[in-house]
Amino acid sequence: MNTRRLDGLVAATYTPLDDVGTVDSTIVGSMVEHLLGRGINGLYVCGSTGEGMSLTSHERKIIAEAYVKATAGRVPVIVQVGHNSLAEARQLATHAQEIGADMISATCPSYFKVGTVAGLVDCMTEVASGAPDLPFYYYHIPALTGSALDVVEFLRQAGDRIPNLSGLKYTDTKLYEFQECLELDDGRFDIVWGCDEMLLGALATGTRAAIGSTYNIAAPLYQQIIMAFNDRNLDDARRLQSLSVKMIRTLNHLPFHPAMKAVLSMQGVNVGRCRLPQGGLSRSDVSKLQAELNAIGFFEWSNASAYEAE
Ligand code: MN9
Repeated sequence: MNTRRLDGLVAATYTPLDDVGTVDSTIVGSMVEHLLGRGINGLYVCGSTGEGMSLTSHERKIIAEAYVKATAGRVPVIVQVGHNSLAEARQLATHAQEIGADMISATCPSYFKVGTVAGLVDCMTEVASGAPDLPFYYYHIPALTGSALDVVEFLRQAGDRIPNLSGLKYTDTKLYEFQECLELDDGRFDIVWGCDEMLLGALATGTRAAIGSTYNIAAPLYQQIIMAFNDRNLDDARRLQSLSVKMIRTLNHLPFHPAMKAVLSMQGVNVGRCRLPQGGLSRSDVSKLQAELNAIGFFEWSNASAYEAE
């Protein structure tokens, strides 16, 4: 198994859909070039952002394959395989390994809640065993799965049971818990931050990598945050993070992922609308979003050329 760790900004990628809502893998190539051209260091496919839970398993496989192929080994590709059916999740894991993905990740089942850490370890053991050669990241996102279990305890128990356990995608806001995970067993696990609006806090806590949706549309802004933090220029780092908070607040005036997909289209990558239950934006909402983003200067500071003069 490769023991590679994630580093820098990993984009939680979108799943392109055409006008009638069919998965359109022909757009994946331009999506990958858009992201790699902006310095993205990894791709997380079919997660919350990629609407993995709204796709059929067949569609998930098509999208995973398209991203692995278009990326061609330039950055790691992590395929999210979580499913309410653990057997289906395990098959998706096996598929990810077969197509040459670099890593897998999975949410826990969420219709019937996972009630204990031991139960969570059992579930993730089953999924991870489908791809024994790939590093496995448990995707902790309690706001969506409804399972707010103790992840430090999960790592302790799962570390002995899941041979390919690599770490976590930590999508919560508890920096103290994130820190405990990072420090467990002298940094044995790769713990990756998942809340874009708190990247600076996570950097201060010691993160080396972050997976998120808004890195798709504003990677240069976040790279500037990382650079300012590394230079210990905290005034700049806070000013830039505050732009990200403002951007996310603006996006949240509308359904978030449909709004994000609309912004990607404004930036020249037409990824279409979201599947139901999220759906798409009306034309008037798209115009309103564009005007609001314009008003906060988003189209300047989300662009790499905004920083070239500095
Ligand atoms: O997992 C994303 N979470 C969801 C990552 O999509 C639920 C985040 O990147 C958020 O979209 C982002 C904005 O709130 O932090």
